[in-house]
Amino acid sequence: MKIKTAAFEVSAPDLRSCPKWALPEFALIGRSNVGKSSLLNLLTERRELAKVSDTPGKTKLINFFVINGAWSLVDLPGYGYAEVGRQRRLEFNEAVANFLSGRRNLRCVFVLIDSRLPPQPIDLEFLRWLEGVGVPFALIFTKTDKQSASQGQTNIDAFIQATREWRAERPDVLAISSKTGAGRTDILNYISSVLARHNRTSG
Ligand SMILES: Nc1nc2c(ncn2[C@@H]2O[C@H](COP(=O)(O)OP(=O)(O)OP(=O)(O)O)[C@@H](O)[C@H]2O)c(=O)[nH]1
Ligand SMILES: [Mg+2]
Repeated sequence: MKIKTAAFEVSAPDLRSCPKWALPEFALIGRSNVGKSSLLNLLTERRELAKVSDTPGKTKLINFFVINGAWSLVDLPGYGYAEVGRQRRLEFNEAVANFLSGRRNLRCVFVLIDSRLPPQPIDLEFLRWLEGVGVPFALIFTKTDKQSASQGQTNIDAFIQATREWRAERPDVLAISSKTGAGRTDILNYISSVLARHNRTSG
């Protein structure tokens, strides 16, 4: 797929304010700083379409971008932990939860995971929550340029293994370096295949 046009549409503070269109949507979510906005810029080949920062929590709203006038990429705020008493609990904003569970034209959620780390409880917890919502998702392991391919693969394998605790089927897995661009074509092909499937079933 060639990206011919990519344009920012709107930032929504909640589900009600999201655009009322029928465009198929692909959302990017993951821990703060995992590389969601960088990936959006890489996919669209627009360096500054989404704001990238070393400060976690840069993205605070639900940000919609229209690609080729035909589908939408949605950059979501990252999730984190909140301290609740002596416990740490998965925390992401209500708007994001409502969006992920209630948005009808959401075709796929890309869950971004840092390929440098062994499986993190927070990512596994989020994934388990998402699975309960029933929306299709795929995993994208980020920052693959930051360590050897074999170290990255070890972390990816360990993560998939950890999901087997509650999930029989192997999740769809992609990998990306937003620095070198390695993996970009695979992700665009994946999006194309989801769009093609949708066009067949909705026609
Ligand atoms: N080397 C390398 N650095 C990356 C990659 N992806 C992102 N980064 C860096 O990681 C930092 C965070 O990237 P962002 O794209 O802003 O992350 P985010 O997930 O959108 O963060 P929030 O919006 O705060 O949740 C920035 O300094 C990026 O330059 C990558 O693939 N390789
Ligand atoms: Mg961001």
